[in-house]
Amino acid sequence: TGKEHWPRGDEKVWKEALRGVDKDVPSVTKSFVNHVQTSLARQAYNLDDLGAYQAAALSVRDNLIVNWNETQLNYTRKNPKRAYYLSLEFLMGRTLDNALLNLGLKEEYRDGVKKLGFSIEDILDKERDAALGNGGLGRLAACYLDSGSSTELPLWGYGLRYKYGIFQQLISPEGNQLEAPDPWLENQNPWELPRLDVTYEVRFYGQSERLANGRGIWQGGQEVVAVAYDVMIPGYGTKTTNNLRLWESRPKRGFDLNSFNAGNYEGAVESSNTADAITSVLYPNDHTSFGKELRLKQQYFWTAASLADIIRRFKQQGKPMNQLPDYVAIQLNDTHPTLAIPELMRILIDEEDFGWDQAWSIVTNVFFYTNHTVLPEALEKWPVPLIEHVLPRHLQIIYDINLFFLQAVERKYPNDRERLARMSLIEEGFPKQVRMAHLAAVGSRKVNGVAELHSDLVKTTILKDFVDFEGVSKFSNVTNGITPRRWLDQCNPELSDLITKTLKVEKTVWLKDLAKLKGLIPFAEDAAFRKEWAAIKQRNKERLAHYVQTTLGLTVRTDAMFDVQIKRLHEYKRQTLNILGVIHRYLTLKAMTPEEKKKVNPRVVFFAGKAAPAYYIAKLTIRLIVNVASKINTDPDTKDYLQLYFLPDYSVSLAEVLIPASDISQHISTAGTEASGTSNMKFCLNGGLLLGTVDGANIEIAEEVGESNVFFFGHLTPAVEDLRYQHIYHPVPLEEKCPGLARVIEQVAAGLFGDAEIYEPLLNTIRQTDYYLLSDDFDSYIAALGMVDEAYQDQDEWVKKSIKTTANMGKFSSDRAILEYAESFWNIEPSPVEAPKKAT
Ligand code: NBG
Repeated sequence: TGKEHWPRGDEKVWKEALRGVDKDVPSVTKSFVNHVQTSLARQAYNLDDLGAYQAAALSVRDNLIVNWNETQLNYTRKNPKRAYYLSLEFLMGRTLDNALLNLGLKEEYRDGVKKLGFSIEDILDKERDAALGNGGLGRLAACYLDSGSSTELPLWGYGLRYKYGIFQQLISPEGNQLEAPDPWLENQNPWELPRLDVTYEVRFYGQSERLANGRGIWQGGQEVVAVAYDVMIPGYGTKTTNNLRLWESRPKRGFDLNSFNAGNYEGAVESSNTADAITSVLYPNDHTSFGKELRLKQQYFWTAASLADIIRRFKQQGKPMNQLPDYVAIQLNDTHPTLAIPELMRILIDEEDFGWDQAWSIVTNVFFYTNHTVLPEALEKWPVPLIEHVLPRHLQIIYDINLFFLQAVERKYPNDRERLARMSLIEEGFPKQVRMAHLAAVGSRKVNGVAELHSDLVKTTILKDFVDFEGVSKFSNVTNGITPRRWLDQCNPELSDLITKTLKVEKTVWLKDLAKLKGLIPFAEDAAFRKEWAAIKQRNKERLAHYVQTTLGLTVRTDAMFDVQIKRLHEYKRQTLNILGVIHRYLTLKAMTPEEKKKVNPRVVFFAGKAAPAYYIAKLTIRLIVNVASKINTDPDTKDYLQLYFLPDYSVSLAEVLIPASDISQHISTAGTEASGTSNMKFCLNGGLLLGTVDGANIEIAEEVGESNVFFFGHLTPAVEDLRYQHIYHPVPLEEKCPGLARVIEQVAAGLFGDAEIYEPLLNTIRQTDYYLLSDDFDSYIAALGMVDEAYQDQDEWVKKSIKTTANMGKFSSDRAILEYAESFWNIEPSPVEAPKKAT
């Protein structure tokens, strides 16, 4: 707190001259009109909704910038320990609505733009999603940033500014997924501030020479420049506005003629070796790991720039480098940023003159690693020759880390060669590979999973040897969370209002203390309240039906149960089980007499989700869903009882429409495979009931809301391994083992939905090894669906379940989760900018 952080002149004069938009309608319209006419240089008479969105965004942004500046100055002056969340993905979705909510300006803008002839809903709808992520992992990062600011923690995010986010999904008439680029930056992005003065040079390739004293010299190769773009992250009802810093790559000198060819998507960027290509595109992979040079370059580019920036900020405080762990905690979101570990070693040893042991002790007190999956195909491994080529100095460091580590293991377990081979950071083979999860675990202070079951599996399977060696206290759990601001108040405003009215607590209070929802429990017994609750669900269904009508031209009946499964397409998530269950229902309906059918409650089944472009089986599943839909939606025998929709191009914004409309949602992964899931939390928070396996966070949701309010089915995790063994060594014909499923598969194979032979590879995954246990869980799945039908018949009881579910979801706020990280891992504290400003 020396003089250096004070303005030249009178601070008061500076402060008074600076303002965002005042909290009244005239200020809002004034600021809006100003931006229309000056920033956008447009005339009032030809302003369309897109222009109005841009003006509103710029106007709201003024507030964010003011708060952002004050927040950063507050940190600079108070110098608290800070945490950094390194994530290759931030699935932010839209910003304007959230910024309005967090700033408490929503009503003022609604009225203001109305006076100028616009509707706030139409304006909000003009914003494109920022889709810089694949799925749950990226959305979790976005929820954590919201919660970090809302709880006033000094927490920054670091990521990449991809020019193209996750691809847009198109569905061809045959039901094939087609991918188109997502040029989300096309219409300018008002939510980012280019920091053209914040740049770092990042090296690739070249030669690394080792000196006798253990230091290394890395020279030559290619140098690329990282440029910072800052995204402001406002807290709810606080001034704290943290920063998400995204890096863009640029060539070090001159103009790069090999410009990226957007039309040729992945192929174009993979072959391209230019500097700009590094941040061109988000890899559209989910739960796969593959050794692509460009992906490795992305990871190093981002970790190197982020670390350089963190260290520069730390050094500005004038503290010696050995105090780094007292001021800096870095969370590694999955293994994607693991190169930060050898990179910090390189900086400390080669540039800062530390000896190995001291450097290692700094490193292992700075980093924290979150694991997000135990699926073997998703655990990152990089070929040694590739790392050697791209990052020669880092390979030397990784080898040294491994040497010292294995020496320590050897001391504890002498002559246990198998153990050494299992634990080594290097996997033997052709080529040898670096096991990034091992490197992350060895180089971090704490390791955690994302739900209780998953964290136990991490400790007993993939990192078991490390628990034995280092002790269990290093390994723990932080169950994921979601931000109730976006995932209740924004996406379901009517429900939020009803809750506020009922709890008689300001929404600014319960949205930050979600346990307050428990106050709804007694109202489950109140018939008038139930009626209001059910009416809101009904209107949310109509909103979804309207969306389907306007985007797809299809008419959805809204007097049915809405049954939703939305997530990335993956065999372990078992969308195939769901679609085969739909076919089973269809065949059952076909066999019914008209009398029997009258007792059936109509059901509308929704799917949405993207498949990785190269994931053939997942794409076949989409094709099957689409073709089953065209058959059954037009079958006069069944269409009044069963409808099916595949909604293309799933996104955060589409989730915001689907989730509040669901009566039941499906989370039906093979036990032990879904680390947590986060959409399960979103559905339940919005009063949708859960149909699921005993997996991931489903288990903790059931613990909170009561097992009688969820529908569980399927085998449990401990049974899985043995069942898989049986499939291979004691196979039983499907007709014998599960006749119901066999009948369904037969119909698909016989061409009931067209394309008979096309589905063979998909059907074979079940007929053959059935790795994801569809044949083991099918019968109990169908039984659970029947229980859902039965429960739905009693609407009073159903609505009671719905209310009790919402009421007991407090634990799953991401505020709780981020505070767990802050307290038990990072050791950071809230650092408020000033007395919290009230939001409404
Ligand atoms: C995903 C898990 C989900 C989990 C999210 C967020 C990866 C590698 N993992 O179950 O599959 O909810 O991470 O933790 O994307």
